[in-house]
Amino acid sequence: MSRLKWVPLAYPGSTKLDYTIALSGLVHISSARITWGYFGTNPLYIQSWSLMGRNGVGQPWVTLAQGGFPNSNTTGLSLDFLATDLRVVASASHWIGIYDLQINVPVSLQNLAVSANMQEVPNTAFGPAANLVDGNPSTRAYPGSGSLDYTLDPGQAAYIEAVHITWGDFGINAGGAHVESWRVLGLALDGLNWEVIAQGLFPASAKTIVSVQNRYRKLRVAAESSNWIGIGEVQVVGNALASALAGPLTVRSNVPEDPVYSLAWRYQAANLMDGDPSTLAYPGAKHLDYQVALGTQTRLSQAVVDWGYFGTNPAYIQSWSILARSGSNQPWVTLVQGAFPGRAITVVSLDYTATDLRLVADGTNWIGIYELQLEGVPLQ
Ligand SMILES: [Ca+2]
Ligand SMILES: [Ca+2]
Repeated sequence: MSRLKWVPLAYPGSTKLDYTIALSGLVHISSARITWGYFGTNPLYIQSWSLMGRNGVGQPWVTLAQGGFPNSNTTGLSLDFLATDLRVVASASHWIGIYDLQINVPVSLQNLAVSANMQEVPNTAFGPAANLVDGNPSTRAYPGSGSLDYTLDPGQAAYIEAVHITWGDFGINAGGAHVESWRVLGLALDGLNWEVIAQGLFPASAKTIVSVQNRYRKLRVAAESSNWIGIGEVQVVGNALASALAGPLTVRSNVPEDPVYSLAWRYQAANLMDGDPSTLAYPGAKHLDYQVALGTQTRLSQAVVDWGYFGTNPAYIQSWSILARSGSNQPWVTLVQGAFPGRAITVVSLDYTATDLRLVADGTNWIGIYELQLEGVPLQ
């Protein structure tokens, strides 16, 4: 799960606020939640706001999200940005403040089981497989071989954001024992097929970061050399995926589904949550609005949205949000919102008790969603 960073913000005594927050180095921000308190629910206060980020002092500020009157206590944002600093700007017709800004940072998966897929020399001078994930880059998995191959098992399906491999000297020592080729593989969720996620030759770097952005059941890191080599540490960044909420969940489209381009092509609303990431929910419109009846009050903890190419090709989804309500007579509350996803799968953490949920998106062309997985606990 994500680590929360709490950055308390003060009340500046002004109709404008402009705060800059220095992060601890370059941090990948996957989501943020701004707590406005009553400044966000009373229209006397916040009229407009924006959240910006930059990836170094002297670099330009990039607008990550913006909006008008929030009409909510909190605004949740799905982001994908490497930042050293964040900045929140807002303006109002009265004095305003912000209660809190939380950011979620993808963190290392814990409790990874690691095993060697080759013979390890039983000698204390060598480093066992466990050294790969002991959190210490100076302790090596060093099998006494020029060929190494380790499996890392999170124990369940996981969304893998990235794999960080610390080679140490074996990544930079071109004149001595060094990695001559390497591969990272992922075991697909079917448990049968290993896919090559990335591969390379001599890293020429003490560390290699492999961007993954996909779901896998297990990972494997392998390397070859004509000399004995090892790996100091492998860090897997991502989110463990709990099992999806069990049904019966009913999904309906609040946008009329086109009789030809949606229904006749079997792109009906039920495909949104049929558990199959190959079946598409596609209303035949630039706007989609799918509503899920959870059947009972449910404490929602996470959503996994499978956009497919609608999330990676900028010709499609431009903005999206997840809304929820805690009863049919209760107002819809925006839990999280985002711009162009820039990725095929978005994972967002939620913290809300709801009876119904909506996934809304807008595009410049007709758009669809392959799958929505919700995680949470029914309360009744
Ligand atoms: Ca280690
Ligand atoms: Ca589906």
